[in-house]
Amino acid sequence: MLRTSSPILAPIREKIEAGERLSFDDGLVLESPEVALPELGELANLVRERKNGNAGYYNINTHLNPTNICLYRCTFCAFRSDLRDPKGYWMNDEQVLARGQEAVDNGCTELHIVGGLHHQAKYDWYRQVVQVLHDAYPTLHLKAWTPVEIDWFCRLTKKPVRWVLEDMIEAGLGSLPGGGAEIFHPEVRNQICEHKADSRRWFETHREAHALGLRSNCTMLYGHIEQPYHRIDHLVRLRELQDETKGFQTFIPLAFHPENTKLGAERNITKPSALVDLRQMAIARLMLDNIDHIKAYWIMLGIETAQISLAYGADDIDGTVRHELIYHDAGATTPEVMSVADIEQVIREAGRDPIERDTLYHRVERSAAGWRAAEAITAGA
Ligand code: V47
Ligand code: SF4
Repeated sequence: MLRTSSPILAPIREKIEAGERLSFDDGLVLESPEVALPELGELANLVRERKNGNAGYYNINTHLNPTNICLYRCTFCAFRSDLRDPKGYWMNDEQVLARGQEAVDNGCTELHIVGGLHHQAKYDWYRQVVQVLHDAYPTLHLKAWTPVEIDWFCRLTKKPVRWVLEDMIEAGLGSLPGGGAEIFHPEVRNQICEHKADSRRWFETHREAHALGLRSNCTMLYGHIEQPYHRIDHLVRLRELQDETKGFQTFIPLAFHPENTKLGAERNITKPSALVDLRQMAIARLMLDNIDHIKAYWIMLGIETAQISLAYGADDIDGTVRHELIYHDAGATTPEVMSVADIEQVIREAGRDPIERDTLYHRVERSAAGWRAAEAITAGA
Protein backbone atom coordinates (compact mmCIF):
# COMPACT_ATOMS: atom_id res chain seq x y z
CA MET A 1 0.00 0.00 0.00
CA LEU A 2 1.40 3.40 -0.95
CA ARG A 3 1.68 6.26 1.53
CA THR A 4 -0.60 9.30 1.11
CA SER A 5 0.83 11.83 -1.29
CA SER A 6 0.37 15.40 -2.49
CA PRO A 7 -3.11 16.00 -3.99
CA ILE A 8 -1.48 17.01 -7.28
CA LEU A 9 -0.01 13.49 -7.52
CA ALA A 10 -3.20 11.55 -6.72
CA PRO A 11 -4.46 10.99 -10.31
CA ILE A 12 -0.98 9.98 -11.42
CA ARG A 13 -0.68 7.54 -8.56
CA GLU A 14 -3.94 5.93 -9.67
CA LYS A 15 -2.65 5.54 -13.21
CA ILE A 16 0.60 3.98 -12.00
CA GLU A 17 -1.19 1.56 -9.71
CA ALA A 18 -3.40 0.56 -12.66
CA GLY A 19 -0.35 0.18 -14.94
CA GLU A 20 -1.54 2.98 -17.25
CA ARG A 21 0.70 5.21 -19.33
CA LEU A 22 1.50 8.73 -18.10
CA SER A 23 0.94 11.67 -20.47
CA PHE A 24 3.28 14.55 -21.31
CA ASP A 25 1.31 16.73 -18.85
CA ASP A 26 1.66 14.07 -16.14
CA GLY A 27 5.39 14.27 -16.75
CA LEU A 28 5.33 18.01 -16.10
CA VAL A 29 3.50 17.36 -12.83
CA LEU A 30 6.23 14.90 -11.80
CA GLU A 31 8.76 17.66 -12.47
CA SER A 32 6.87 20.10 -10.24
CA PRO A 33 8.65 21.10 -7.00
CA GLU A 34 5.28 20.56 -5.25
CA VAL A 35 5.80 16.82 -5.64
CA ALA A 36 8.05 15.60 -2.86
CA LEU A 37 10.98 13.42 -3.82
CA PRO A 38 10.12 10.49 -1.47
CA GLU A 39 6.66 10.24 -3.08
CA LEU A 40 8.20 10.11 -6.54
CA GLY A 41 10.69 7.53 -5.30
CA GLU A 42 7.96 5.35 -3.86
CA LEU A 43 6.05 5.29 -7.14
CA ALA A 44 9.19 4.68 -9.20
CA ASN A 45 10.16 1.85 -6.88
CA LEU A 46 6.76 0.25 -7.35
CA VAL A 47 7.29 0.19 -11.11
CA ARG A 48 10.91 -0.91 -10.74
CA GLU A 49 9.96 -3.87 -8.56
CA ARG A 50 7.11 -4.85 -10.87
CA LYS A 51 9.52 -4.95 -13.78
CA ASN A 52 12.72 -6.20 -12.21
CA GLY A 53 11.88 -7.55 -8.77
CA ASN A 54 14.79 -7.22 -6.36
CA ALA A 55 17.52 -7.58 -8.99
CA GLY A 56 20.47 -5.20 -9.14
CA TYR A 57 22.17 -5.81 -12.48
CA TYR A 58 25.79 -5.09 -13.37
CA ASN A 59 28.28 -6.22 -16.00
CA ILE A 60 32.04 -6.57 -16.28
CA ASN A 61 33.23 -4.10 -18.87
CA THR A 62 35.99 -1.81 -20.07
CA HIS A 63 35.87 1.46 -21.98
CA LEU A 64 37.85 2.24 -25.10
CA ASN A 65 37.95 5.77 -26.54
CA PRO A 66 40.19 5.20 -29.58
CA THR A 67 40.76 8.94 -30.05
CA ASN A 68 39.80 12.07 -28.14
CA ILE A 69 40.57 14.35 -31.06
CA CYS A 70 37.30 15.76 -32.32
CA LEU A 71 36.32 18.31 -34.91
CA TYR A 72 33.08 19.09 -33.10
CA ARG A 73 32.96 21.38 -30.08
CA CYS A 74 29.97 20.37 -27.97
CA THR A 75 30.02 22.95 -25.21
CA PHE A 76 29.39 20.36 -22.46
CA CYS A 77 32.34 18.17 -23.44
CA ALA A 78 35.60 18.11 -21.45
CA PHE A 79 36.87 14.98 -23.19
CA ARG A 80 37.55 16.33 -26.70
CA SER A 81 40.90 17.62 -27.82
CA ASP A 82 42.18 19.70 -30.73
CA LEU A 83 44.44 18.12 -33.32
CA ARG A 84 47.60 19.77 -32.03
CA ASP A 85 46.71 19.78 -28.33
CA PRO A 86 49.24 17.82 -26.18
CA LYS A 87 46.26 16.06 -24.55
CA GLY A 88 45.20 14.64 -27.93
CA TYR A 89 45.79 10.96 -28.75
CA TRP A 90 44.94 8.60 -31.60
CA MET A 91 45.37 4.84 -31.03
CA ASN A 92 46.90 2.37 -33.44
CA ASP A 93 45.88 -1.30 -33.84
CA GLU A 94 48.40 -2.41 -31.25
CA GLN A 95 47.00 -0.07 -28.59
CA VAL A 96 43.43 -1.05 -29.47
CA LEU A 97 44.32 -4.74 -29.21
CA ALA A 98 46.11 -4.20 -25.89
CA ARG A 99 42.86 -2.78 -24.48
CA GLY A 100 40.98 -5.85 -25.75
CA GLN A 101 43.55 -8.16 -24.12
CA GLU A 102 43.28 -6.26 -20.84
CA ALA A 103 39.49 -6.60 -21.01
CA VAL A 104 39.65 -10.35 -21.60
CA ASP A 105 42.29 -10.79 -18.86
CA ASN A 106 39.91 -9.08 -16.43
CA GLY A 107 36.95 -11.29 -17.33
CA CYS A 108 35.08 -8.58 -19.24
CA THR A 109 32.09 -9.47 -21.37
CA GLU A 110 31.86 -6.03 -23.01
CA LEU A 111 33.95 -3.25 -24.51
CA HIS A 112 32.19 0.15 -24.59
CA ILE A 113 33.69 2.02 -27.54
CA VAL A 114 33.08 5.70 -28.35
CA GLY A 115 35.34 8.60 -29.19
CA GLY A 116 35.96 11.80 -31.10
CA LEU A 117 35.59 12.52 -34.80
CA HIS A 118 39.20 12.80 -35.82
CA HIS A 119 39.86 15.29 -38.62
CA GLN A 120 42.25 12.93 -40.43
CA ALA A 121 40.86 9.46 -39.66
CA LYS A 122 39.30 7.63 -42.58
CA TYR A 123 36.24 5.41 -42.21
CA ASP A 124 38.47 2.34 -42.59
CA TRP A 125 40.28 3.22 -39.37
CA TYR A 126 37.03 3.26 -37.38
CA ARG A 127 35.95 -0.02 -39.01
CA GLN A 128 39.35 -1.53 -38.26
CA VAL A 129 38.97 -0.76 -34.53
CA VAL A 130 35.92 -3.04 -34.48
CA GLN A 131 37.33 -5.63 -36.86
CA VAL A 132 40.67 -6.23 -35.11
CA LEU A 133 38.99 -6.54 -31.73
CA HIS A 134 36.31 -8.89 -33.01
CA ASP A 135 38.83 -11.09 -34.84
CA ALA A 136 41.10 -11.35 -31.80
CA TYR A 137 38.42 -11.59 -29.06
CA PRO A 138 35.24 -12.92 -30.67
CA THR A 139 33.39 -13.45 -27.37
CA LEU A 140 33.87 -9.85 -26.26
CA HIS A 141 30.70 -7.87 -27.04
CA LEU A 142 31.49 -4.63 -28.86
CA LYS A 143 29.00 -1.92 -27.89
CA ALA A 144 30.22 0.83 -30.14
CA TRP A 145 29.54 4.19 -31.79
CA THR A 146 26.78 6.68 -31.15
CA PRO A 147 24.57 8.09 -33.94
CA VAL A 148 26.92 11.09 -33.99
CA GLU A 149 29.74 8.80 -35.10
CA ILE A 150 27.53 6.77 -37.44
CA ASP A 151 26.42 10.05 -39.05
CA TRP A 152 30.08 11.02 -39.46
CA PHE A 153 30.84 7.63 -41.07
CA CYS A 154 27.97 8.28 -43.52
CA ARG A 155 29.62 11.55 -44.50
CA LEU A 156 33.04 9.91 -44.86
CA THR A 157 31.71 7.05 -47.00
CA LYS A 158 28.84 8.94 -48.68
CA LYS A 159 26.66 5.94 -47.81
CA PRO A 160 23.34 5.76 -45.95
CA VAL A 161 22.98 4.84 -42.26
CA ARG A 162 21.85 1.32 -43.08
CA TRP A 163 24.95 0.61 -45.17
CA VAL A 164 27.27 1.83 -42.41
CA LEU A 165 25.47 -0.21 -39.76
CA GLU A 166 25.52 -3.36 -41.90
CA ASP A 167 29.20 -2.88 -42.64
CA MET A 168 29.99 -2.38 -38.94
CA ILE A 169 27.93 -5.47 -38.03
CA GLU A 170 29.98 -7.45 -40.55
CA ALA A 171 33.13 -6.14 -38.82
CA GLY A 172 31.86 -7.24 -35.38
CA LEU A 173 29.59 -4.53 -33.95
CA GLY A 174 27.30 -6.00 -31.28
CA SER A 175 25.06 -3.11 -30.17
CA LEU A 176 24.89 0.69 -29.90
CA PRO A 177 25.52 2.64 -26.68
CA GLY A 178 23.11 5.39 -25.63
CA GLY A 179 25.24 8.50 -26.13
CA GLY A 180 24.84 11.51 -28.39
CA ALA A 181 21.22 12.04 -27.33
CA GLU A 182 21.89 15.07 -25.05
CA ILE A 183 18.56 16.94 -25.23
CA PHE A 184 16.57 16.43 -28.43
CA HIS A 185 14.58 19.66 -28.34
CA PRO A 186 16.15 22.14 -30.81
CA GLU A 187 15.80 25.05 -28.35
CA VAL A 188 18.52 23.35 -26.29
CA ARG A 189 20.33 21.18 -28.82
CA ASN A 190 21.11 24.17 -31.05
CA GLN A 191 22.83 25.85 -28.13
CA ILE A 192 24.95 23.00 -26.80
CA CYS A 193 25.89 20.94 -29.86
CA GLU A 194 24.55 22.69 -32.93
CA HIS A 195 26.87 21.00 -35.44
CA LYS A 196 26.39 17.37 -34.67
CA ALA A 197 23.69 14.89 -35.70
CA ASP A 198 20.27 16.32 -34.85
CA SER A 199 17.43 14.44 -33.18
CA ARG A 200 16.00 13.28 -36.52
CA ARG A 201 19.33 11.63 -37.37
CA TRP A 202 19.71 10.19 -33.86
CA PHE A 203 16.31 8.49 -34.12
CA GLU A 204 16.88 7.38 -37.71
CA THR A 205 20.08 5.61 -36.61
CA HIS A 206 18.45 3.76 -33.72
CA ARG A 207 15.40 2.88 -35.85
CA GLU A 208 17.64 1.40 -38.55
CA ALA A 209 19.77 -0.39 -35.96
CA HIS A 210 16.68 -1.96 -34.39
CA ALA A 211 15.40 -2.98 -37.83
CA LEU A 212 18.71 -4.79 -38.40
CA GLY A 213 18.30 -6.66 -35.10
CA LEU A 214 20.77 -4.60 -33.06
CA ARG A 215 19.74 -3.62 -29.53
CA SER A 216 20.70 -0.21 -28.21
CA ASN A 217 20.60 2.06 -25.17
CA CYS A 218 19.45 5.64 -24.77
CA THR A 219 20.43 8.58 -22.57
CA MET A 220 19.53 12.16 -21.63
CA LEU A 221 21.98 14.83 -20.50
CA TYR A 222 20.32 16.96 -17.80
CA GLY A 223 21.29 19.66 -15.35
CA HIS A 224 22.46 22.45 -17.68
CA ILE A 225 20.28 24.93 -19.62
CA GLU A 226 17.27 22.70 -20.27
CA GLN A 227 13.83 23.25 -18.75
CA PRO A 228 11.49 20.52 -17.40
CA TYR A 229 9.42 20.46 -20.62
CA HIS A 230 12.58 19.76 -22.65
CA ARG A 231 13.28 16.72 -20.48
CA ILE A 232 9.73 15.38 -20.69
CA ASP A 233 9.72 15.94 -24.46
CA HIS A 234 12.96 13.95 -24.63
CA LEU A 235 11.52 11.02 -22.67
CA VAL A 236 8.28 10.98 -24.66
CA ARG A 237 10.21 10.89 -27.96
CA LEU A 238 12.21 7.89 -26.73
CA ARG A 239 9.03 6.16 -25.60
CA GLU A 240 7.49 6.67 -29.06
CA LEU A 241 10.37 4.99 -30.87
CA GLN A 242 10.32 2.17 -28.33
CA ASP A 243 6.60 1.61 -29.06
CA GLU A 244 7.57 1.20 -32.70
CA THR A 245 10.70 -0.98 -32.44
CA LYS A 246 11.16 -2.34 -28.88
CA GLY A 247 14.90 -2.11 -29.48
CA PHE A 248 16.02 -0.04 -26.48
CA GLN A 249 17.27 -2.07 -23.54
CA THR A 250 18.10 0.56 -20.97
CA PHE A 251 17.83 4.28 -20.36
CA ILE A 252 20.65 6.14 -18.61
CA PRO A 253 20.02 9.64 -17.23
CA LEU A 254 23.33 11.55 -17.38
CA ALA A 255 24.01 14.46 -15.01
CA PHE A 256 26.00 17.32 -16.50
CA HIS A 257 29.53 17.54 -15.06
CA PRO A 258 30.64 21.16 -15.64
CA GLU A 259 34.36 21.07 -14.81
CA ASN A 260 36.65 21.92 -17.76
CA THR A 261 33.68 22.67 -20.04
CA LYS A 262 32.76 25.83 -21.94
CA LEU A 263 29.09 25.43 -20.98
CA GLY A 264 29.89 25.15 -17.29
CA ALA A 265 32.20 28.18 -17.33
CA GLU A 266 30.03 30.48 -19.45
CA ARG A 267 26.78 29.78 -17.60
CA ASN A 268 28.35 29.29 -14.20
CA ILE A 269 26.67 25.90 -13.83
CA THR A 270 27.30 23.56 -10.91
CA LYS A 271 26.80 19.79 -10.95
CA PRO A 272 23.23 18.72 -10.13
CA SER A 273 22.67 17.66 -6.52
CA ALA A 274 21.97 14.06 -5.54
CA LEU A 275 18.33 15.09 -5.00
CA VAL A 276 18.05 16.24 -8.60
CA ASP A 277 19.72 13.02 -9.76
CA LEU A 278 17.22 10.89 -7.81
CA ARG A 279 14.29 12.90 -9.13
CA GLN A 280 15.42 12.39 -12.73
CA MET A 281 15.94 8.68 -12.10
CA ALA A 282 12.41 8.32 -10.72
CA ILE A 283 10.77 10.40 -13.47
CA ALA A 284 12.53 8.34 -16.13
CA ARG A 285 11.26 5.09 -14.58
CA LEU A 286 7.71 6.45 -14.46
CA MET A 287 7.61 7.92 -17.97
CA LEU A 288 9.50 5.17 -19.84
CA ASP A 289 6.96 2.42 -19.19
CA ASN A 290 8.13 0.43 -22.23
CA ILE A 291 11.88 0.37 -21.52
CA ASP A 292 12.86 -2.58 -19.31
CA HIS A 293 15.87 -1.15 -17.50
CA ILE A 294 16.98 2.14 -15.96
CA LYS A 295 20.68 2.46 -15.30
CA ALA A 296 22.25 4.39 -12.42
CA TYR A 297 25.70 4.93 -13.92
CA TRP A 298 27.85 4.91 -10.77
CA ILE A 299 30.84 6.58 -12.47
CA MET A 300 28.69 9.64 -13.11
CA LEU A 301 26.48 9.62 -9.97
CA GLY A 302 28.99 8.54 -7.36
CA ILE A 303 28.64 5.24 -5.57
CA GLU A 304 26.27 6.38 -2.78
CA THR A 305 23.78 8.06 -5.12
CA ALA A 306 23.89 5.03 -7.42
CA GLN A 307 23.04 2.84 -4.43
CA ILE A 308 20.07 5.01 -3.40
CA SER A 309 18.96 5.10 -7.07
CA LEU A 310 18.28 1.37 -6.79
CA ALA A 311 15.26 2.40 -4.65
CA TYR A 312 14.33 5.31 -6.97
CA GLY A 313 13.61 3.43 -10.18
CA ALA A 314 16.99 2.09 -11.26
CA ASP A 315 17.70 -1.66 -11.50
CA ASP A 316 21.20 -1.56 -13.02
CA ILE A 317 24.40 0.27 -12.05
CA ASP A 318 26.45 -0.35 -15.24
CA GLY A 319 29.73 -2.20 -14.92
CA THR A 320 33.03 -2.58 -13.20
CA VAL A 321 34.38 -0.11 -15.83
CA ARG A 322 38.03 0.76 -16.51
CA HIS A 323 39.59 3.59 -18.49
CA GLU A 324 36.57 5.92 -18.31
CA LEU A 325 37.55 9.39 -19.58
CA ILE A 326 34.40 11.38 -20.45
CA TYR A 327 33.32 11.92 -16.83
CA HIS A 328 36.75 11.93 -15.26
CA ASP A 329 37.89 14.67 -17.65
CA ALA A 330 34.80 16.65 -16.54
CA GLY A 331 35.53 16.43 -12.83
CA ALA A 332 34.14 13.05 -11.71
CA THR A 333 35.87 11.92 -8.52
CA THR A 334 34.65 8.32 -8.60
CA PRO A 335 37.29 5.55 -8.77
CA GLU A 336 38.56 4.38 -12.18
CA VAL A 337 37.36 0.84 -11.65
CA MET A 338 35.34 -1.26 -9.16
CA SER A 339 36.15 -4.92 -8.49
CA VAL A 340 33.41 -7.52 -8.89
CA ALA A 341 33.43 -8.10 -5.12
CA ASP A 342 32.98 -4.36 -4.51
CA ILE A 343 30.22 -3.85 -7.07
CA GLU A 344 28.31 -6.83 -5.64
CA GLN A 345 28.79 -5.44 -2.14
CA VAL A 346 27.55 -2.01 -3.26
CA ILE A 347 24.38 -3.61 -4.67
CA ARG A 348 23.86 -5.82 -1.60
CA GLU A 349 24.26 -2.83 0.74
CA ALA A 350 21.41 -1.19 -1.19
CA GLY A 351 19.20 -4.17 -0.38
CA ARG A 352 19.20 -5.68 -3.88
CA ASP A 353 20.40 -9.02 -5.24
CA PRO A 354 23.47 -8.57 -7.46
CA ILE A 355 23.14 -10.32 -10.83
CA GLU A 356 25.85 -10.25 -13.46
CA ARG A 357 24.39 -9.73 -16.93
CA ASP A 358 25.92 -9.47 -20.36
CA THR A 359 25.33 -6.51 -22.68
CA LEU A 360 22.16 -8.04 -24.13
CA TYR A 361 20.72 -8.87 -20.69
CA HIS A 362 21.41 -12.56 -20.33
CA ARG A 363 22.43 -13.85 -16.94
CA VAL A 364 26.15 -14.63 -16.95
CA GLU A 365 27.40 -17.97 -15.62
CA ARG A 366 31.04 -18.31 -14.70
CA SER A 367 33.19 -21.42 -14.27
CA ALA A 368 36.88 -22.27 -14.39
CA ALA A 369 36.53 -22.47 -18.17
CA GLY A 370 35.34 -18.85 -18.46
CA TRP A 371 31.88 -17.29 -18.79
CA ARG A 372 28.78 -18.10 -20.78
CA ALA A 373 25.52 -16.26 -21.43
CA ALA A 374 22.71 -18.19 -19.72
CA GLU A 375 18.98 -17.40 -19.95
CA ALA A 376 17.64 -14.05 -21.13
CA ILE A 377 16.47 -11.71 -18.39
CA THR A 378 12.82 -10.84 -18.89
CA ALA A 379 11.26 -7.79 -17.26
CA GLY A 380 7.67 -7.62 -16.07
CA ALA A 381 5.07 -5.28 -17.62
O1 V47 B 1 26.69 11.58 -25.24
C1 V47 B 1 29.67 14.18 -22.30
C2 V47 B 1 27.61 12.73 -22.02
C3 V47 B 1 27.60 10.76 -23.14
C4 V47 B 1 29.60 15.21 -20.41
O2 V47 B 1 25.00 2.97 -23.36
C5 V47 B 1 28.57 14.30 -20.44
O3 V47 B 1 25.47 1.81 -21.59
C6 V47 B 1 27.92 14.92 -18.34
O4 V47 B 1 26.40 7.75 -23.48
N1 V47 B 1 28.90 15.86 -18.25
C7 V47 B 1 28.44 9.54 -23.37
N2 V47 B 1 27.72 14.15 -19.42
C8 V47 B 1 28.25 8.52 -22.25
C9 V47 B 1 27.15 7.55 -22.57
C10 V47 B 1 27.00 6.31 -21.78
C11 V47 B 1 27.55 6.20 -20.51
C12 V47 B 1 27.39 5.01 -19.81
C13 V47 B 1 26.74 3.92 -20.36
C14 V47 B 1 26.20 4.05 -21.63
C15 V47 B 1 25.51 2.87 -22.24
C16 V47 B 1 26.31 5.23 -22.35
O5 V47 B 1 28.15 11.43 -22.03
C17 V47 B 1 27.56 11.82 -24.20
C18 V47 B 1 27.06 13.01 -23.39
O6 V47 B 1 25.67 12.99 -23.29
N3 V47 B 1 28.62 13.70 -21.62
N4 V47 B 1 30.30 15.12 -21.56
C19 V47 B 1 29.77 16.03 -19.25
N5 V47 B 1 30.71 16.96 -19.16
FE1 SF4 C 1 33.17 15.50 -29.95
FE2 SF4 C 1 31.53 13.80 -28.74
FE3 SF4 C 1 32.80 15.68 -27.30
FE4 SF4 C 1 30.84 16.39 -28.97
S1 SF4 C 1 30.61 15.08 -27.14
S2 SF4 C 1 32.86 17.38 -28.79
S3 SF4 C 1 31.10 14.91 -30.66
S4 SF4 C 1 33.78 13.99 -28.42
